[in-house]
Amino acid sequence: MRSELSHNGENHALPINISDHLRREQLRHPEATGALSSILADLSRVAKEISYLVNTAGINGAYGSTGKINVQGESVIKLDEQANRQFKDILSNNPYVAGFASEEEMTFVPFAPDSRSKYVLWFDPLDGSSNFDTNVSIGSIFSIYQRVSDARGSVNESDFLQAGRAQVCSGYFLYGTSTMLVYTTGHGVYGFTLDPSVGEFVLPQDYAKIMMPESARTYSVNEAYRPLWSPRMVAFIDWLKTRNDDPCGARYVGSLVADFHRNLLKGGIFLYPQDEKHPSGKLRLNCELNPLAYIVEQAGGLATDGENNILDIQPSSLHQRSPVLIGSKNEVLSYMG
Ligand code: P6P
Repeated sequence: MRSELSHNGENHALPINISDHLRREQLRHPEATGALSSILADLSRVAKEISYLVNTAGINGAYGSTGKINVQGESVIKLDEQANRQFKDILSNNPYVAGFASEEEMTFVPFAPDSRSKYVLWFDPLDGSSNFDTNVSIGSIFSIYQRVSDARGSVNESDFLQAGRAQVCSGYFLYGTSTMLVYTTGHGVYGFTLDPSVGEFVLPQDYAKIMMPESARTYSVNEAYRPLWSPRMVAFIDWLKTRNDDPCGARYVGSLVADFHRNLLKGGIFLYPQDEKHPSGKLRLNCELNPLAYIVEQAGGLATDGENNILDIQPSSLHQRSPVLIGSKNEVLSYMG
């Protein structure tokens, strides 16, 4: 890593930028072809654009709804569409990407067949966007898989219904007090921060190989649904609040990436259980839970639907939902019993 000489001659290592980091990671893994680095570099380009749109929305009148309802049955705001289009436009020009699926698309989107296109992506282009016009942090979430269909043709649905355990990379961008990229390729979790003065994602030393505290300090759940929960979930949340050793405080932003990121750094557990109103929970297995479950496991945490590890669930439909408890290992294991 390059270093700069400070005024008193001490060496201060400059934070490495994402291009140098990916180059170094590629050198560490001789089998790497550079394809993942290329895709991550393109995803970072999209995030810079979305970060700009998020941070200037109030000035440019980008708030507001399109009046459309997406496949999830949710109102689509202008920025949902812009973010989805940004991902589509940039990734369709990446030779290593054979197609993608998105929370905002009814079905998967194949790109023109190319012998180099070995990967497919899932993403939630803008999660938490209902909070966007009140200046609450929101995020983009992504997963990268190797395609499993015949490489000589277009992708098919099987490429987008792989268990989360098959991911080769996952991450999220958090558009908050700063714009961050947190990702893993199975060799630890890295947290980059966008330096707006140079337009580069850089890696501060203490965000390399992030490890989640094994015990939760806070729990994140929408307690308005308590009357709808199972007795097991009611008892568990009450235990978290009243246990003798280190009872949890409550933190719930209502924006998944913001809640997840705080828990990743400070220790915590996020829950969106099934209930009478959400029989399969609310959050989407493929574009939200699998990418975060891969990160949490790489950081020493766990993710479950209450019975199974999220990463071991075999998806049966593109937009299926799943109940989720995700975060510090000790509390997730306590729920599992
Ligand atoms: P509720 C945002 O709409 C979202 O998809 C997640 O970002 C967030 O964690 C969850 O829904 C909040 O849902 O039902 O508590 O408003």
